[in-house]
Formats: sequence, structure tokens, C-alpha cells
Amino acid sequence: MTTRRVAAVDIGAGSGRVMLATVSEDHLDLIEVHRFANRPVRVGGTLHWDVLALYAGVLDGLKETAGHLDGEPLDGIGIDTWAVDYGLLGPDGSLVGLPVHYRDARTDGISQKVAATVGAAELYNRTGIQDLPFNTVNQLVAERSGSRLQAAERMLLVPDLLTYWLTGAIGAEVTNASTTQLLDATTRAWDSDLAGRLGIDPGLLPPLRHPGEVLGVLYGDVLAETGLTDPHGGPVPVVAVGSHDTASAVVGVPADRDSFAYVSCGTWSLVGVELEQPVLTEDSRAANLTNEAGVDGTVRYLRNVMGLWLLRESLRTWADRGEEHDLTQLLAAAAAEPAGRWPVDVDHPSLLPPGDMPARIAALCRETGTPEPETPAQVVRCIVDGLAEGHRRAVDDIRRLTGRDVEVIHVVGGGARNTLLCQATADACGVPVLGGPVEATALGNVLVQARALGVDLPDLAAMRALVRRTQELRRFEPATAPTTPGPTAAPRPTRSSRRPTA
Ligand code: LFR
Repeated sequence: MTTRRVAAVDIGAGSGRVMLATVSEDHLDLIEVHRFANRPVRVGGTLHWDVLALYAGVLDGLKETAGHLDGEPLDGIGIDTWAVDYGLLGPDGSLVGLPVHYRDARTDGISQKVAATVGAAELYNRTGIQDLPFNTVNQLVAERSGSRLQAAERMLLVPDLLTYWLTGAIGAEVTNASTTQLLDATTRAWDSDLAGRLGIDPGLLPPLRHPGEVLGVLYGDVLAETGLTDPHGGPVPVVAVGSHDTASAVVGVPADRDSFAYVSCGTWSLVGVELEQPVLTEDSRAANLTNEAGVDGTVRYLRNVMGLWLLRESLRTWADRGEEHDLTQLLAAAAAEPAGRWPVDVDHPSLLPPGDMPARIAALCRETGTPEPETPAQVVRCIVDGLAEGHRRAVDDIRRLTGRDVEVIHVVGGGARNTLLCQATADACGVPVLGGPVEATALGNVLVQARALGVDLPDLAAMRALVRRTQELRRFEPATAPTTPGPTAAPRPTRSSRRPTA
């Protein structure tokens, strides 16, 4: 039996956490030692990430971690964050400008330009990545002629940037690199030819790294500042994990068979399956399904559905107006509202940028001639039903395009707490939902580290079996046969007799 203590740094669009885990072949526990806000800042009209505040949050978290270790060494650190965004490094290694938020408007209309240069079909066939306005390739093209890119020597995705600041190591972890839309989906090497054709210097793209590789060790001044000095004098390694948070979340899905789908539900709902080979067909492109790189050479074949962003942005809108709502109470009130009364396409591009979410949802309902939700509880019901319907559309398209059977859907991440959404997803998809773990991302992060550091968890199946044995899951049976209401369908008459609460 080998036991390792490792820290997971997991930063999402709303907040970051540092978690401390103890992992062995038959044990997995995780505690949150530090949480910090991730607050985007608009400067000069552009929405930025406050990446130094995030780094400070990581250092604070590592300091707290040191306090929890009781003199035991920390065996490793793994970092995952959201995808696509990057910092630029100048020739002396310093940051050139502040990283820009993927929801900033600078990429408006750019993906069409990129498609016009390369051809949408060729772009998909080479990279396998769905057309999303904020893909790194579009961000780089948007700033192609700007001074920042002229001054830059390297582009580092956010987890790689944090790793660089902690260790000095330069690289691009492959699961996250795939979301740039500059990685070849088949060879998993940078597509330098594609970059060149789009006027992006391939030299910006750092050497690729794979989950499980030791990236580097903490700088002496980081050890001193955090108090993480190993009592045995050894270095503290930073280990590559699925540094795209969704890649780590998929590792943490407690599946016990191949015929499963997952919904990694946080800011986004990432709805997909795990494949061995990418699907690069025109039908797949038309369905806007993506082939992101997964851990151990797997393919995350999935679609981005708008996710809990819609709820969070609604709560923020109401709070800005002085109306404070408690999400748990709102979800309970939403559960009492009729299902399917306010059909809305949650994936409509107008819902992507920050702003007044309830007003934009109401505008969409007016456009499609469906009833507008009026109270906050109705808005929440509308969002939950719309997300469940978005999950169904993705699962149906994936079934159709892969020929895969989906017997169970695992909802992991924060959304697993939302019983109304889990039940609505089971009802819409017509298959059971298993909710949990909420911490799938951090669990996937620590499991990949533990394996790299000697714990005998040879493959994803072994890691998932350990998650299944150690984490609590909740089962939601579909109330009715599969339903397929489109955005304009009539309200569904039947619901589960279980009254879900938040
Ligand atoms: C989820 C996520 C998605 C990615 C989006 C933007 O946190 O990483 O997978 O499409 O954020 O980076």
C-alpha cells in the first residue's frame, strides 16, 4: 500500500480552491483548505482575469496546506483551471499584458474570419474542436496585429502560467492545449501549419506535457513563503494533471461501465462521453460537438451547454438591483412551478456575455413567442428546464453520432447538488442520473498525481472505482419515458412524484 498527500489547485470562473488529499489504493479523502474569489476586472473596456490575485490565492492556499500537514511532506501539487485563456510572456519571462477573459467581446465575429481563411470543415477535421467564439485560436487572431503579441515570445495557458510562476517550468499540458483549436486531433501535436496560415507564430506554442509528468519543483522562495519546506529536505514537485478542469472532472466520474455519459456541471455544463478516437465528420461538426483531449489518450467528445452561469448571472443581476435571493430557497420555489412552461434555448449566443440575464431570457421568449417567466422562481425554473433540455439534445446527438448506448448519466461538479436539475435531466433524457461527486475535478486532479507518485491506480477504471467506493452518490430515476420537447413544445404534464429541493 502506498499513501500520498497531494494538493489540488482548482480554479473556476467564479472562485479558486486549494484542496489537500490523502490517496492510497483503497483510500481517498479530500479537504478544502482555502477558497478565494476569482473576480474578473474590466480595464479600458476589456474584461480581464486578475491573474496575480489568483496566484496570491494559490500561495495563500499552499500556506494553509503547510499548516495542515503536521510535519509530513507534501508529495505533489497539481493545477487545473478553466480552459482557452492565456498569458503572454516576453523574452525575459515577464508577463506581457493581463490575460483577457474569454467572455470579452474582442472575439466577436473572429471565428467566421478564421473559418473563411482555413475553411470550417478543414479546421474541424484537423483539430476536432467545436466552433466557440472564445477558442484560443480566435483570441490570438483577434490580437494578431496588437503590440502584446508582437512583444510576446511564449503563450502559456492559465494553469501552465501558474506552474511557471511556481517552478520556472515552461510547457503546455495537452488536455488544455486541445482547447486552443491549434492542436492536431489525431496526432496530438501542435498544428504549426494551421497556426502559420492564421498568422500566429508557431514559436509561441510551448512544448507539450502530459498528465502524470513531473513539471518542476517549487522555487526556494515559494517554499519559504508558504512554509512548505519538506522536513526531509526533498523538493515539492508540481505534477501535470488534466489541467483543463473538465479533463480532471471526467477522470473523477465514478462510472462502472463504458455506456455512460457525463455532465460536468458548473459554470458550464459539459455534456459528453469518453471515446478512444475522435469523431471528425461533417455531421459531428454540424452538431457542434467537440473532441477535447482527455487523460490517458482518451477523447472527451462533448458539447458546451451554457450551464449554471445562467443562474449565477441572474442572481448577480438581482443582487445589483438590491434583491438578494438565496439559491436554495429559489430552487425550492422553482420546483413548485410547472415544468416546461417557459421553454428557452439556453445555448443562444446572446446569453454568453456578462449582463442582465433575466432580461435577455425574457427577450428570447418574446422572440420565439413563448411565455416570459416573471418571478425569480419562474426564471430559475425556466433555466433549469432549459439546461435539462440542452443536456438531452447533447446526449441524443452523441448517441446518434457515435452509435453509443447511454445507460446512465453522471452529473458531477456543483450541479450535482442541484436536485431539481438532476431530476429534470433524468426526466428529459429518459435514463437514470447519478449525482456526484461535487468535487469530481479536484478528485481527478489528485488521483492523476497520486498515480504519478507511485499509488497503484493503473488506469481510469481503477481511479473511478476508488471514487465510487469512497464518495456519496445520489440516484435520480427518470419519471417518464424519454421526452423530446423542442423550445416551442407544450408544457410536459407529468413530473416525478418526488419533490426535489435544492
Ligand atoms: C469549464 C470550462 C469549459 C470551457 C470553459 C471556458 O470550466 O473549462 O470546459 O469550455 O470553461 O474555458
